[in-house]
Amino acid sequence: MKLHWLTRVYRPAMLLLMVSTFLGACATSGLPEGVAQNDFVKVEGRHFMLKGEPYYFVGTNVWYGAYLGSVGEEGNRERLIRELDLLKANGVTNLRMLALSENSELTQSVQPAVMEQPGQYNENLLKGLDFLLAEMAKRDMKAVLYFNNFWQWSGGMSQYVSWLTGDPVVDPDLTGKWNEFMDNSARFYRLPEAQRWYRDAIKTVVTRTNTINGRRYNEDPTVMSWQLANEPRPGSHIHGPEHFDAYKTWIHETAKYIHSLAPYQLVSTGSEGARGALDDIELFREAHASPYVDYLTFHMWLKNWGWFDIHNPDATYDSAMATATDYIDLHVSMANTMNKPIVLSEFGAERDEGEFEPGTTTQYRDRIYAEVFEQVYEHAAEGSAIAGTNFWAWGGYGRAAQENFKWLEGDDFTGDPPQEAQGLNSVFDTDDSTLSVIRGHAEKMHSLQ
Ligand code: IFL
Repeated sequence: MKLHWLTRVYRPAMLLLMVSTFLGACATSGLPEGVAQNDFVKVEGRHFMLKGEPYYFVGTNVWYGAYLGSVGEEGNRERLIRELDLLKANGVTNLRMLALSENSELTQSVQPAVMEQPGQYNENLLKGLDFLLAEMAKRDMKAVLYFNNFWQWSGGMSQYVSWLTGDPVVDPDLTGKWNEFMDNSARFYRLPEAQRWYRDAIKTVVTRTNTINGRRYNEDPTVMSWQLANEPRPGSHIHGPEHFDAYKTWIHETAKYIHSLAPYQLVSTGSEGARGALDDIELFREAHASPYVDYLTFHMWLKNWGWFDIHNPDATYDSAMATATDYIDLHVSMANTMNKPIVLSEFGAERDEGEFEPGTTTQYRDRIYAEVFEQVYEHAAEGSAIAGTNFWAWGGYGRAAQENFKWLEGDDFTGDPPQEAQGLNSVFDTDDSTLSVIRGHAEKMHSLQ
């Protein structure tokens, strides 16, 4: 076939232009083939977007995800696969988990730990994170990963302080001195050498190449967000005000640093909200005003904060839910004002009568879940800033091994970390009534997409 001369000249030129535009786009984004910027969860105003659509989700907390994926003795990949399948089948597609733990003498902290000592990392557990992320990617799930802990159960900030100063750890589970423990942990924000170790650990994870699927973590859309820590606070309510400026600067500088390593992924703090900011919503706002903090988080603990008593449920339920409603409204309205999305990234409840065993009833837990979910859905449906929840916690197929429900090294992991009774807040695979509440909510949230 004879082509017109114009076509002969212009067709190759057009092709060249298209190819160079495509290559140019790849070069600008710097992402590997097959990964587009749109595959990452992004923030637009007060909403998350994913592949051009608003992103709403139901999630959970599985702090031990990487432990199950480990190639060490603590690993159980077969269980991890079953857990992910069960979660997915129930509409739970966003998992909040620990990326780093610190080796510690604290009596209730998990063993082994990812960070054996500053600069030295447990490759078995990092391979666990590789496996976890690779399996989540296959199921189209998103991960929220925290780099540290204000609390003792994974070593955390107090372990950094102890490594650096040589001071003995203040063990709250032995001494009951919680205020002292918190103020000791808060020293972490001010110790430059501890910050260097922490940044080295962050860089090790964020720039790691996954040994299973070959993806660099910072180019993997499976990671929705990096969190600075689990529940970072400025300190105790007594001394917190003195640490607040250091805390706020730490948030800003760390979030900026993470963004420099991971420009396509989001950064959040892991905060409990006003409760984690000395019960002052203004301090929460101030701490989260940094442009490097992409979205807000808050947690809600009806029992821990003295609102609800499972041993006296009928007398405390209504007032607890009224307080919970106020707490939710306060944070959603702050997020609307700040024009950032917000996630209720922890809330949970005990089994009836404070039991821990799977098979016992969960009437009150189911009611609390249903009411909280409904409020979140209603806010989201009217266009407010809230995008999802991560209930605490997923216990799945894990079971307590000890008669007294304590966790000992080598036992199954459940949703409850080592400092708490195994089964306290865990949702097990056999909790059909709770799973049905979760599934129903997931359908509604996904219908907003
Ligand atoms: O296990 C606790 C965890 O430390 C947390 N928040 C509350 C959980 C339940 O008490 O992050």
